Amino acid sequence: MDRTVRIIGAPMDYGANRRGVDMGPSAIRYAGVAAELETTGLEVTDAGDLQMPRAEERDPEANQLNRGNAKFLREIEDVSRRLAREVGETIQEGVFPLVLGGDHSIAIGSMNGSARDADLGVVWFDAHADLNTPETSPSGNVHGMPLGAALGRGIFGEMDWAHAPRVREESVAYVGLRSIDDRERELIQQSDITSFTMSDIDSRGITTVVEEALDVATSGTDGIHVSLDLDWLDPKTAPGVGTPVRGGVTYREAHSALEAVSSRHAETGVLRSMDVVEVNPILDEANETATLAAELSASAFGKRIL
Ligand code: HAR
Ligand code: MN
Ligand code: MN
Ligand code: MN
Repeated sequence: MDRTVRIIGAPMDYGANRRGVDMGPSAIRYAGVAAELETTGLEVTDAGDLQMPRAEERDPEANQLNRGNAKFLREIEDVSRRLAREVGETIQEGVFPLVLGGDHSIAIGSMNGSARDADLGVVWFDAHADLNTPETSPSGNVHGMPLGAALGRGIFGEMDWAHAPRVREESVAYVGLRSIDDRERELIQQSDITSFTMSDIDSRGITTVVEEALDVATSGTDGIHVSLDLDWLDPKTAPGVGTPVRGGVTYREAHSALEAVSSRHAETGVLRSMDVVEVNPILDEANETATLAAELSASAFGKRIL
C-alpha cells in the first residue's frame, strides 16, 4: 500500500454546473503528476481514464428520481459503480488509488470503493459542503451531493449496487468551508460532522486545524479518504475551477495541509484513497490549477517544499 500509486482518471462533468472539468485528468497528467509523485520514491502506474459518453449525448432529465432533483443521475450512477469497483480492487492489490476528476460527484464512487472493506474516515478540503441531497439541492448538480450520498442521506439509497458505505458522520471533517447552502448548514448542525471553516483556519492556523481533522477522521476508523476540491484554494491561486469562492487558502497553507496528511500517513499508514477534483482547464491560466493539483498530490505523498 505504501509504495505504489495508481492514477485513475475520471473525466466526469455530469455533476458540474458548467463544462470543462472533463478535461481535468488530462491537464493534471500534462502538468506532470506522475513525475511529481515519483520524486517521493513512489512507483506510479496509470490505469487511464474511465470511459464515459459526453454530456451532450445524454438527456440530463432522463431517469429522474421521483423526489427532488439530481441531473444525469443514470450516467453518474454508471460511472460511480465502475469507479468504486476499480478503487476497491486497487486497494485490495495493495496499491494506493489516486483518482483525478472530473467534478466532485466522482467522490461517490471513490468513497464507496474505499469504504467497501473498511470503516472510512474522510477529510474534505473544499469551499463547499457537498452535503446536499436531491431534496435539498438548489441546483440539481450532483457535485454538491457526494458527502450526502456517502452518509446515506442522498442518492446512494437509489443505487442498488451501493452497499451502505461505511462512512459515519463522526468520522468526517471539513477543512476550509466558506460557501454553504442554508439547508446544508442545518444538516451540518444536526449532524456529528466536524466542520472547520476558513475562520477557524484564520484564528487557529492551518496546521492545528488539519491535525484535528486528521484526528477526527482516523479515530475509530480503518483508514481515511482525502478529497481535495481545488476550489478550496483561493481563486487567485487556483483560478481554473467552476465554482470559485473568494477567501480560500493560500498556496502555502494548501501545501502544509497536505504535508500534514503525508506525515500522518508516514506515522500510521492511514491513507487509503484520495481524489483531486474540479480542475477546469477552460477557465485555467496556463494550466496553473492543474499544476497545483499535481504538486498537492505529491505533497500528500511526502514531497516537501521548503
Ligand atoms: N452547494 C451548491 C449546490 O449544491 C454548490 C455546489 C458545489 N460546487 C462545487 N462543489 N464545486 O464543491 O449546487
Ligand atoms: Mn466539492
Ligand atoms: Mn467546491
Ligand atoms: Mn451519528
